[in-house]
Amino acid sequence: MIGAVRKWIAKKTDSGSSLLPLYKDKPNGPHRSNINTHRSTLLKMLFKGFVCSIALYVIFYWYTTRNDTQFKFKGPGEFDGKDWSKAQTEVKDVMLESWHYYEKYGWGSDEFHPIGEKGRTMGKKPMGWIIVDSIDTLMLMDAKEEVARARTWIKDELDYKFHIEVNVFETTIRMLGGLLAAFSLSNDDLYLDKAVQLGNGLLGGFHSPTGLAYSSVNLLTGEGLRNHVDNGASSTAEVSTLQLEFKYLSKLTGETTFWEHVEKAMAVLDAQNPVDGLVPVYVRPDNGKFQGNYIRLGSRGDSYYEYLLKQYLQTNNQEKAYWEMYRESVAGVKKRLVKKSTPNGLTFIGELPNGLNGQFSNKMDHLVCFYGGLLALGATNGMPLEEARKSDFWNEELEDDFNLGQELTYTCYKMYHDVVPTGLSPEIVVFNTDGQSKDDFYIKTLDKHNLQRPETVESLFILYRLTGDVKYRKMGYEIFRNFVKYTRYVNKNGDATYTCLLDVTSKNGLKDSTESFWFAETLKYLYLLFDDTNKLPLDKYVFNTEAHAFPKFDLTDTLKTGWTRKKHEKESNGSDTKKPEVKVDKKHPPEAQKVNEPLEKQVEKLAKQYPKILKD
Ligand code: DMJ
Repeated sequence: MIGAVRKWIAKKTDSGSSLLPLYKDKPNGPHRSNINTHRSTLLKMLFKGFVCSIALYVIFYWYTTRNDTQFKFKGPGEFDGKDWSKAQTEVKDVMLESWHYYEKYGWGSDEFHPIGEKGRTMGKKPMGWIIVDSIDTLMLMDAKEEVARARTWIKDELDYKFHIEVNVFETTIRMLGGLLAAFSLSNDDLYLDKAVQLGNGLLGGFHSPTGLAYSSVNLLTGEGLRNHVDNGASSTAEVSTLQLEFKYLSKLTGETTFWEHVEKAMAVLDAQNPVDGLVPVYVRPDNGKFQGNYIRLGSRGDSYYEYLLKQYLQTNNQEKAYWEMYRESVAGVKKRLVKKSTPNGLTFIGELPNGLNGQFSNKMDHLVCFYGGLLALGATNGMPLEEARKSDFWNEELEDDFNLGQELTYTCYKMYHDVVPTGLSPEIVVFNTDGQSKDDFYIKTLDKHNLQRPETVESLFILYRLTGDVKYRKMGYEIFRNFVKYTRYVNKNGDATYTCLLDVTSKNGLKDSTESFWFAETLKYLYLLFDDTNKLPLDKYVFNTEAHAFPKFDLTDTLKTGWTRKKHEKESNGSDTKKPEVKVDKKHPPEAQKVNEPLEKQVEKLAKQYPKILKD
């Protein structure tokens, strides 16, 4: 009898005929495998069945007597500026409108083109790029039906064991991050099981001689693949923005291998002894050396700085190495990259295209706008500002970080507010510092697009949480309204959605693409900005770079920092410092070793392998 009940319960689980796998020490998960638990589960299920049939009857009654069941977003403007829960509802309405459109015209696709009303998958089968990246936002918004449909899709369609080459970083932050956050919010093993499958598939990407991740990996064969361009180098941000996800996966499963794979990168990068904590934006997985000397907090550099702080926060401030590295980088940013524009003295972060001794560039990507929130978060450790100011750890440096974070975020807001006619930020601006121009920044023709990116509203959310100052909500609401006004698209059937813009300086510049981070990040941060209930508190959760929130946890005997910082001389004049050797694994797959060949040889080989890309 017991056997029969066990079989019956097993059948009801998502993995088919057997019980879900038990992970070695799954401290945060529900405990299974006890038959008594199964008996009470059975009773609970019968009771639930009874409740469900009553609920179904009520729904049926409501459905047949309703006047209008069609979802209609009435547009913003209903919000009276007093009750912020109304602004929050508007964000949810936009999410649902956008989501329903995707469900209708692109369901299951990885890329979505709302104007063409079609989607595309990245490989022969879908990766869940949009669904997995968005499901935790839907959960947070309590969109039950949408979550149920997304869950069914994940259960029935999603499988990461197939022949596909994926970018290690993007797949980690969006897919692994999305699944882990969905698990954290729901405690539903389906998401953790998929995360484990994906995590295992991605591990091959780390099998380089240094342990730094290659740009891509084949999920089926586990073969790591060098970047097809940039001489095979990976972006520095890519190799250093995998740690939160894999470490949390280790925490949930008790499998230390995920942790060990990702933390190697931190030791390798630190061994290069970055001057003033600033790193060039390319690094070579084959020898661990930086490639070129372009330094910026925008594309390819950004989340290196973000994960220094967030790794420290994730493990409840127990890994001091990351705090030290973060502090060094903040000092470097202040010293080398922060400037004021003219005429209005907006604080901005520029770039060093030719390294520390080269000329300063006044260019700033919208991507850099995450940094204001990061500085504020790092200063208070996720506590409200006033509380932090009273704490023992508070000092002038942290006060200065917080102020800089506020100033930068104001600049980012101005990158929206000052743009006519849309009030939406372009992808990149260039600040004026010569005192000649009447505007603080200008936009180059190729940089006029807007991808509905999250970084500014992310910083506004953090600053609101930490200060309680309503001005941050007001700025966010203005940006939200402009998104609604200028990125909304209604098709011939009267269905509406939101899409990217080709040109923020024009009223008619829609671009036929909706990015998954519109759902995963931009709308989530806006929703949280208007939230009065402190959902996902900043002292208990850490958000990955794609806005997927993971609970913080303590180190254990097995999950701990597996490396120590080498004592290295700090030189701040930009001259070459003596760099410690990076450990290169000689036993490594012969394919990976070949990179020590002269550059011309590598280029020649790549030209044969990828003639089109190199020609272009
Ligand atoms: C996201 O995928 C992540 O935030 C990443 O770190 C940077 N860019 C996009 C959003 O702009």
